[in-house]
Amino acid sequence: MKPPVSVTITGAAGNIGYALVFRIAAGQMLGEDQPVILRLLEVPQAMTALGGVAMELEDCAFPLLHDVVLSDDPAIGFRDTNYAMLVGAKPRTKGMERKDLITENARIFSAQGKAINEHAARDIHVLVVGNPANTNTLIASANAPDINPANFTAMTRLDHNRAMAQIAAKTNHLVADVTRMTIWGNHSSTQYPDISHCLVDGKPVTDMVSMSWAIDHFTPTVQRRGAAIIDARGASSAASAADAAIDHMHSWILGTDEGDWVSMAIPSDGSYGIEPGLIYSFPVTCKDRSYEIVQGLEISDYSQEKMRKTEQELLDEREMIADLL
Ligand code: NAX
Repeated sequence: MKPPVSVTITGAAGNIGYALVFRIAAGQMLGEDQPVILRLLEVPQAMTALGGVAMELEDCAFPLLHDVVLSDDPAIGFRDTNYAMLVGAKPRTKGMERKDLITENARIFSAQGKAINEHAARDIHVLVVGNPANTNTLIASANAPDINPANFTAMTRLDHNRAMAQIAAKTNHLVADVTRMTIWGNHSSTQYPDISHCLVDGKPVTDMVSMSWAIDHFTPTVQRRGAAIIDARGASSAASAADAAIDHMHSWILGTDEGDWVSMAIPSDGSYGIEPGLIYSFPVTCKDRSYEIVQGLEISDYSQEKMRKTEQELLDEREMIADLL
């Protein structure tokens, strides 16, 4: 058995947190040979509920779960931690503008970036789930100057998985047959789900579906899936979001399949002409706990326009929180 590693989850008493912690403790994220210590961070008013989550974790008697630490203090929550999943965030409330959401959350993520810089393991791997995820990541990373910016990522894997499921359903295949899906840009309605390079059973999906279906049906379905789930369930996606967070970390740490790639929002290195430093979703392959952007993909004029639009939204968001960078 390997020595245990620490995984910090913020917002652990929330909806996604509740769908996440048990699966990590069961070994589904880092492997069934990797013991874990869960460090669950919440706000003071959620500590009682968090205590209930901890009781249930205890009652599962997971062999891989070596310890559970509960705290509302970031200095304890991030102490020596190896992995952080930043899920806790302020939700958008009625009448709130996107700008207000961004500035409210900016405060949370700048404080957490500072705490990570001060207390976490130097090679910490960070996934931001809390929205606006890409810009929150930028803020956290900017406030953690001693940690490699490449170790701060945001989640677009839920969009990626949603896109794969739509393609599988449309072509009457299994999701396992779908490879090389790409989500470009922001985790927002400007994201660009791109099927130009996607394969189904090894063959181009562009030979199986029409461009008009892709533009008029597929793209808006993926972009608006979150809203459709809220309409149907009366609550936002939780199990699928937790599943995507597990997939993201699993791919990053344990690697992607040969010949395939996944989508991760990471600091742009200028690839595909995207502004360096923006947290932008790219197709990536992962190996040895790090990722590389898939290079050399042909980009059509249509794709170029969509990639620019979502880049512009991220530039605008960055402008709004410039004082925190
Ligand atoms: P909930 O409101 O159920 O849970 C959030 C939890 O975070 C609460 O328990 C709250 O007390 C805690 N929290 C708030 N501020 C905190 C802080 N400063 N430190 C620690 N904990 C804090 O929301 P939930 O449904 O779990 O969603 C969490 C976040 O994920 C939201 O921002 C949501 O928008 C975002 N999502 C992101 C997705 C993505 O693909 N990137 C998809 C799913 C989800 O919508």
